[in-house]
Amino acid sequence: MGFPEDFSWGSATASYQIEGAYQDGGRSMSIWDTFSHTPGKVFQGHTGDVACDHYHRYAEDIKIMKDLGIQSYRFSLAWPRIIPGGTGAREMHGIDFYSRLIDALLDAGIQPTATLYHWDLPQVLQDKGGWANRDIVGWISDYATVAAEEFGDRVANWVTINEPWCVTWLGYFFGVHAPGVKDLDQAIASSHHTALAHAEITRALRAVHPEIRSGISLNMTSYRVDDESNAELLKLRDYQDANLNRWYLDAQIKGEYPANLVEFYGDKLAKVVKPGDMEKLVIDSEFLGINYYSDSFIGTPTKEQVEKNAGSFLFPINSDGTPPAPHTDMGWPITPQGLEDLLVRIHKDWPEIEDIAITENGAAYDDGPDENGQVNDERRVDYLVNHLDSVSRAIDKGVPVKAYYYWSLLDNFEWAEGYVKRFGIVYVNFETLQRIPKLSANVYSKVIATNGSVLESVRKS
Ligand code: IFM
Repeated sequence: MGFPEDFSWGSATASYQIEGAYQDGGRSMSIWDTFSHTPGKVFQGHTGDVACDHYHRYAEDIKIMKDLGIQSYRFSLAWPRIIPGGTGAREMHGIDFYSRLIDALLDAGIQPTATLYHWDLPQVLQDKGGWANRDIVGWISDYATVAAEEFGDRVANWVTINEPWCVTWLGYFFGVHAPGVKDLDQAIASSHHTALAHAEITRALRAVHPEIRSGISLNMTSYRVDDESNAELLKLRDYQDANLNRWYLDAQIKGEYPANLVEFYGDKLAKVVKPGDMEKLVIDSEFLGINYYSDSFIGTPTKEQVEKNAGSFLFPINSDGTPPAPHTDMGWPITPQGLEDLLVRIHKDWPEIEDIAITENGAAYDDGPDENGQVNDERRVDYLVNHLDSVSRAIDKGVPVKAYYYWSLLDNFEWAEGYVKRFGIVYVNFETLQRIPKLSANVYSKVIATNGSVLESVRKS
């Protein structure tokens, strides 16, 4: 019962959110540099220019992880550091940075897990259409080849793309993330290109190092509707579920997209899917990464909301149902049971998946140091403990969860929300860049040291 002996305990970050040093080592501009430097796009004009300055302080961050006993570290590679032109020449300064990071992790006994793409697309490629341009499948496969050649001898586990749903819908439809596009045609094209890219990246990695293990990280949720007897709400739930939960999994496992969306997208999808594409989508990834934060609640959208959302009921973002209190600083309800339900559902609907990693799970709370300099983030401790309980119950039900990465190691640049939403188990003072492990870091450290068995006593105390 509980966590298997070889369970892997990790923490996660992403390049643009922590590295800073945005002009160092020949790095080119990414879409997030452009977006964050554009007035009105990010909370109070925050940017990733300095972030946690991890680029210069990575040794300190590794030491913190080592002291906590963290076994695996999921970080992302910044494409604009490695190939500043997007395609073509490698930048050895950027490659050296990640080589040093990987070597230092291995020296500290921490397994590196590299995410190839966590949203910082080179701006030069956005200038050619970014994810809406089919050529991106080739661009990112070439980048994967370079990454595998440079780091594949030391990095066993790779995440191909982080949260392609966010890349697509937040970036190309709602426009609240870089590149800030609001266009349904481009979003549908990106939906297909991200799915195709996952499969082609996997093939590119394997061509260099056949032993590499890779998978995609999907943000997924358990949907709850206010009224289970309301057929319209159930239909709405099915569209949202197809769009968020099923699109990428049905593609990679069955070589198909959900029928309701295929019908709804119609010609817009048909014109971007080329002959042979559906076969190419199928890939036997070694693991699936799940990023889980909260359940989603669906209530009846008003007429205005439906009209505002491209005339469809597919994206009623304002049609919130009745979420339970309390919630985190992101406004996301705290629903640990939803993680167990989601994992059980994945195991039932896609039994082919034999290895699941929770590649992100965490909560934003703004606790800072007290008069003794300690950060007592008890709400995060509760969140962590309750979600780990949920994972453990899913494992007891036979779901093959093999790893957990807390999001995030450090307080960091939370995209359009800037620095005020703090997800870290390590506090970062953004004036001095001082790091302070929070109470949650110490609790997580004990969880790791006991392979989860301490959870029982933490919950009682
Ligand atoms: O900070 C993000 C991360 O980059 C992607 N997944 C969700 C996190 C919290 O919003």
